[in-house]
Amino acid sequence: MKKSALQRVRAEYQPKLPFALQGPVKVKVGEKTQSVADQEEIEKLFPNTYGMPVVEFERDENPQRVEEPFNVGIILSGGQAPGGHNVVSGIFDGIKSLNRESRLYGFLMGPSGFVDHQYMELTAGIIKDYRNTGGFDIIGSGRTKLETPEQFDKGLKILEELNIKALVIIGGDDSNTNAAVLAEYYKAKGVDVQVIGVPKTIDGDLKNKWIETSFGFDTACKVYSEVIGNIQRDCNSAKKYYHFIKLMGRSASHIALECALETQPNICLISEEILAKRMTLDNIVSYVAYVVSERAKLGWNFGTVLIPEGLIEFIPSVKALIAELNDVLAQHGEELAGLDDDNKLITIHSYLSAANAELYKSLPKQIALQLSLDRDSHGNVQVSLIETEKLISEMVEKRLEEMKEQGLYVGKFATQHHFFGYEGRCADPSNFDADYTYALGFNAAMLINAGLTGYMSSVRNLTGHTEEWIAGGIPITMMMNMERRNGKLKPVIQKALVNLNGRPYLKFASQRETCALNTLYQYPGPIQYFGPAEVCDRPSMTLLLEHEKDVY
Ligand code: FBP
Repeated sequence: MKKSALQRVRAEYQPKLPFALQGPVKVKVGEKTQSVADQEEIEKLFPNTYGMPVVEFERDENPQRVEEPFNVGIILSGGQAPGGHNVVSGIFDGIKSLNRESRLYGFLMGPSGFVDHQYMELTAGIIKDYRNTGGFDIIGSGRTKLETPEQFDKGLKILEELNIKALVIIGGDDSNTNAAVLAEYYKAKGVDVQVIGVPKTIDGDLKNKWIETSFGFDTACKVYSEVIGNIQRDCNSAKKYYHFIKLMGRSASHIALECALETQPNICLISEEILAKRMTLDNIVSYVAYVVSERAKLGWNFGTVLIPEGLIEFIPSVKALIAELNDVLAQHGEELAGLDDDNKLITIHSYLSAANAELYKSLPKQIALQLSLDRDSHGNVQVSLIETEKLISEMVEKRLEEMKEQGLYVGKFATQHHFFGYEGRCADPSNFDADYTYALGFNAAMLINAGLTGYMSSVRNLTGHTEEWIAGGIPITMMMNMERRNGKLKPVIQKALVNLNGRPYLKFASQRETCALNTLYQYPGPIQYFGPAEVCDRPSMTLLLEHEKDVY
């Protein structure tokens, strides 16, 4: 593999480990736990893995044991997130530090590789080329849902064949929920295979008291913030465009919020706020048009608007429309598949209830069609395919024309559209993510050696110095509650949406008006891998604010 100059030098970076993981460890066992909600139901569903204690690792100054070698399998599940390769390197170095004879196997292209027995052994020579790099290409990733006993049994065959003691699932909330179900299944069956989860997703919505952030969020937000900053410089130089920028994050608005804190755009919509205030599409359009018209009075016909990818699902009226569309698509999928775009729209319209039909008709044609695309394997609308940035800007343009006719707006409104998502998911991890992911992987190896199953690798105190990070494990059932999914109540890890009483949101809200009616852009610049720690090692503003730290 040919390497760039940065890749060559970056390969030498040795991620920093918490003090506790820098030598042999012993386990400090905490109190028994319970799930965040619906305790009775979750306990019933997880009789063998419910209530286990939180564990923490401490340095063992007098290690007595000689560790036996053991084999580990890993699965990269779901969307890519910067740092995945360092989780793999961390697990590899962790198991080798315990016994040189231990081996690591990677299942190819996500959970399907586990079910279909597609795998490769990951050796030192292979891993060397992937240290500190972005991407999941070392073994690939996939979105197959691992949830049926047939899949678990098929997977078990290959685990037994390769003498694998533990399976590590690196994924988001759904994948880690499945890791808990798998751990319970093997335990109930009396099978001696452990399952450990690692918290991954750029969306930042797999977090709680014990999992302070999911890996990849930091790097992805830094990449997006760099380009938003560049756009803002351009915008403030040419002074002729409104840039509508959609940012990834399937459901929660953490990415948009973090980027807004980093770059201070004129507008950033926060889906959770829109839901809480029960705002309509019309309310949102009115707000954006108001800011544009006020800026025009100051002579500024330019600006930036950040839009979270998941926005439309949080607008109550659109949410109701999507729910009905899901049913229509499920019931009439075959009929609709054979129709051209115009007839598809007419047919769907005829199946909708009056209120939803009216909203559906008011949407720009392209958006209505995008809302009617096939759902993903989890039954979700594929929000990354819906051009919400165009929806909002087109509707604002219309509104401004009406305002112009009424003499309420004098200005020019020229637009540019952007969607930042895939640009950041495979970036080389920032120092924070490089260290965090390596520690999560190394820590997972220690959890396996401690004989634990149904745990998520947890590294905490992340706004402190790396040496002071706390390493341990959290029972996955502890993070669960019951939620309705595809019409059925299911045990799932509670998703973390933006907390409207939390410091990151409150900080943003406190400066929103000033940023809207002034031009106070910030330019974070590219991720720095070498240089002063305050530039290179700084975690996300979200994390700093959540931990009562100063950010500016
Ligand atoms: P995960 O939840 O699997 O980490 O993926 C998150 C995400 O990046 C979302 O932000 C986005 O909506 C989605 O993946 C896109 O999925 P795909 O890669 O399948 O297009």
